[in-house]
Amino acid sequence: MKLFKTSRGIILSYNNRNYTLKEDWDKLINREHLFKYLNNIITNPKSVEKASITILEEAKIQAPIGSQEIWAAGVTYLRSRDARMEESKDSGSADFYSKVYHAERPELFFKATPGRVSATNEEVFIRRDSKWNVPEPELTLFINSKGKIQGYTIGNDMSSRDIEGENPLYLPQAKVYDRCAALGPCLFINEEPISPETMISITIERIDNIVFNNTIQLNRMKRNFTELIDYLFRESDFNKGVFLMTGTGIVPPNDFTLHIGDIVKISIENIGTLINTVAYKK
Ligand code: DO4
Ligand code: MG
Repeated sequence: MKLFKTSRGIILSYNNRNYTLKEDWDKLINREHLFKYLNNIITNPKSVEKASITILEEAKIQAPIGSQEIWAAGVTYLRSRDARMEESKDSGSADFYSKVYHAERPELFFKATPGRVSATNEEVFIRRDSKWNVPEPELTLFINSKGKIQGYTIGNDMSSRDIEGENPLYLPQAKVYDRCAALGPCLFINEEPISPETMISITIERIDNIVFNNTIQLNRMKRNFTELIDYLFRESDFNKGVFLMTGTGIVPPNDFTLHIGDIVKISIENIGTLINTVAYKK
């Protein structure tokens, strides 16, 4: 089932049936046994309002986030390690990426506050002081305050490769700025954990041409969710839960950079498609 945060309220969608939930987003997504709670609503919908089938086309879909922080894991796929080693070779820091790929402690970094995040169909920004920008398509976990995965969404971890490549200490500038991330279109809530066979794919369109596309399976990720969550929750509480982008397995070739007006489409099986247009900050 899918939970959408929209201009018309929270919509629970399942099998072409939609329900409007009059709840507080943060409280709802952080409640324990969320799947069971929502499943109860679907099987016994008397307590909630039925919404029209077209409500999701009529409403403006917002990013499925309230007041949570967004964190990100890095170098969790071989492709990310290799791309980072290439972009940083002149700075002499390529070894760091190889080391973190093999280390017990994963790379985890602070990615964004909710105010810096775009929803589907909104713009994501690239920095004016960067010449080499890419989107990173990442399965994103929603983890509740008790450390349990409650849902999944699609994340775009926008990155400035030249800034990070010049010096790894510039990582926060390469990664964190206005509209540096997109999340959506919904939170996918399932009884079972997401399948390792799940496909993650990306298409980048430029004036009606596809200039890049690629696909990767989730099972190519080197880390497992448990270890990422274990490190993330060490010495930190997340009272409203937290979003965790799990790293990218797709990086375009070195001669590729995003242009203004590019349309980035990221799809993950069972969740949907996150669509954003690339722009500069106004
Ligand atoms: O090491 C820097 C960031 C890595 C990252 O964002 C990724 O692998 O997805
Ligand atoms: Mg990333």
